[in-house]
Amino acid sequence: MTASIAAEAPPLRVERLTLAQGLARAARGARPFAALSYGADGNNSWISGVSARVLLDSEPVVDLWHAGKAVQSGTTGVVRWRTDGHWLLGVVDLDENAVGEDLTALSYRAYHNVFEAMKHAGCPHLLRIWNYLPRINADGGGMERYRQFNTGRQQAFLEAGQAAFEGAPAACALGVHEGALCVRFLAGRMPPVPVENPRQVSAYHYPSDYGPRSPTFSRAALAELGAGQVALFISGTASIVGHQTVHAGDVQAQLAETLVNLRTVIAAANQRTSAQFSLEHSDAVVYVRRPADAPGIRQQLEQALGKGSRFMRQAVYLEADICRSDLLVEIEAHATEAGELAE
Ligand code: 3EB
Repeated sequence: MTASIAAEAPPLRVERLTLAQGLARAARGARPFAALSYGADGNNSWISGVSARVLLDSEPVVDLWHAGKAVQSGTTGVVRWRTDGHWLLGVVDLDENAVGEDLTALSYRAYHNVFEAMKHAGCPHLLRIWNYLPRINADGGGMERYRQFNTGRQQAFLEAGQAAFEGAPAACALGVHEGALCVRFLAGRMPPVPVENPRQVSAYHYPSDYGPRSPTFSRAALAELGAGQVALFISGTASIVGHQTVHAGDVQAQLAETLVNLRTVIAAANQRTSAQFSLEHSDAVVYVRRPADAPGIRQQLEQALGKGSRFMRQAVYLEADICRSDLLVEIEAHATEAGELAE
């Protein structure tokens, strides 16, 4: 039988608002458990922003996370965290220049501290991670910076006894033009159900052509949130088939392939739960390498998903670099639906 989250655990809920709406609500006294914003670098004790430019006329958005009322906050090394004892949301913002370590060492340190914070909070299972790296495709002294990041990240997972292969959390890793190394994470008391994409080689099994240590993430992760809700966290998804980039240089074909990948991983997830997810009914972030591609990307998404879909109403478009320099677009999403995990 699949273990369920403890009956007394407060349910976790997530809601996406414009950043202005989210701030207004918090100003009226209803401070959420935590908040992750996209497209504005407002940072304080409960909100963490990514400093990437919002494209088109879309507004910065915020995902408000609601959990138990009794929130404890603290820091562990470079991690700032908030927990209600059942759920843990934490943030690392590391200025590389101030620290003077290479990105391999910094990434290792960030994740080492993440796992210490999780231990402290009694939330040993990672569900979802968001990574933002300054200059992700630049050379880091003989090795691409994304590859340095992968090296430090995997090392920290292995040392902590965390699932670095099957069972790894959902994740994304994007490049920002400037700012700090930013890692945000959601952890809980129960392990997620990892989901892979049958069209793609699992990223944790990528061959060494992509770097000495493979990326540490699952294509998607399912988790029970309590109150009869299941969450699907879909990792950053791009135009990769097998382990190879397809349609280099052709943004339209890359987006079409990305949509097939998204639908395929959602179908795989739906086999593991009574909750039924769809791309149309999800909250997405669309990362675009070249700002001039954004209008065409939105139009193509509208054709595929319908103008009135939740996806189209809620999506935010950000200028970002993708972890392979030949990828032009990447999409991540999450959704919650009523149901339970399959046995
Ligand atoms: C890919 O499929 C595209 O390193 O955490 C997507 C999601 C990607 C997460 C990560 C990287 C990561 O390989 C890149």
